Amino acid sequence: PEEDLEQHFEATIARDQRIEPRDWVPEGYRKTMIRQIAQHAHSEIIGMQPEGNWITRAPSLRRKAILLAKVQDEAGHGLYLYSAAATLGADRADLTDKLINGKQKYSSIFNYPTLTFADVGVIGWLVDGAAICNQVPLCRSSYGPYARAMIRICKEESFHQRQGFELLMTMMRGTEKQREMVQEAVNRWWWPSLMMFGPPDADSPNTAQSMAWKVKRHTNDELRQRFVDMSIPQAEALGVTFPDPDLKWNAERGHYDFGQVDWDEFKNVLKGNGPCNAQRIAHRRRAQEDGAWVREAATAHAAKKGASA
Ligand code: FAQ
Repeated sequence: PEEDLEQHFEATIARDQRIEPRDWVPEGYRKTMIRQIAQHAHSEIIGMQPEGNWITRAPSLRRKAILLAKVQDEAGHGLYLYSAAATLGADRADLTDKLINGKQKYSSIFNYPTLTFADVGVIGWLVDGAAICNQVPLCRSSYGPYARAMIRICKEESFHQRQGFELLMTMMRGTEKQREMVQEAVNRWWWPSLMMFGPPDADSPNTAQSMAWKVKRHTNDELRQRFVDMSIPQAEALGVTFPDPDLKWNAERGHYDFGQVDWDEFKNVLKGNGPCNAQRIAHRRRAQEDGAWVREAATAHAAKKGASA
């Protein structure tokens, strides 16, 4: 009976064990996991675009090879995550339809443009840095296939983050013009990076339930604070500043205080009105349409092989 199943589910969570695909889960848990995993997968796939923009214009063969490998890793993360969603009964083609029809979200951060090559470094440093900060605790998320996917993804994200930092270090050792490029890119990406952690706890409808289910291990504000605290010494090592006059050490709290995030801008980007939303979705839609014949041919081939076997 459903009560026994529900009890078993709750007990598994309480013992800090993993929920596996064979296990019964409440409908709300299934919906939450599909929502979060799909949003995460979409972010990886859409997240290929801002940096992909620089592959053909990378300043050296070495930088091009590195960037190409990073963008390929992101495709891999997306596929890995769509597979995790499939274990919950979600169909990948259906998830892609929902993405290109605006019915499912992807991270706000990928709706900002990459204007200079310094943006490639800053995405690695700050965007991958924020992603790691958010995703390391998800390695202990209660849903097994998601938690295991996160372990590998976090390893690759850490490498991406170092890649970005090293790129910026190199530029900072360069000319005055290069240093200006780095600072200008940091100025544009700092606030959107803080928005990646989601709305403030008081305005986060999903946090309480997701914490109770141990899907999330920390709240949005906790992780945002952790990211601010870890980024400041890195900025000092690099020789850049963040565009926030309220940023200062608070000895009493043992954390850095920081200014107000522009939550109107965040909401506006989520509504589809960020600088690149339309472009990102149009590009993804075009790729989906251009690839239709490959999927059809593969399906026909598989059916033919199946019939002759
Ligand atoms: N953008 O109640 P909450 C990467 C939505 S990293 C867009 O707090 P929740 C790596 C949220 O979905 C980026 N939407 O929700 C990479 C909800 O809407 P819904 C991907 C956002 O789930 C680097 C509503 O607002 N990482 O891709 C955002 O408890 C470089 C209310 O929010 C992940 O997805 C946002 N920033 O907490 C790739 C990590 N924030 O669905 C390429 C996994 C919130 O009810 C290049 N996800 N929303 O309609 C999570 O940890 C959580 O889902 C949060 C949101 C923390 C993002």
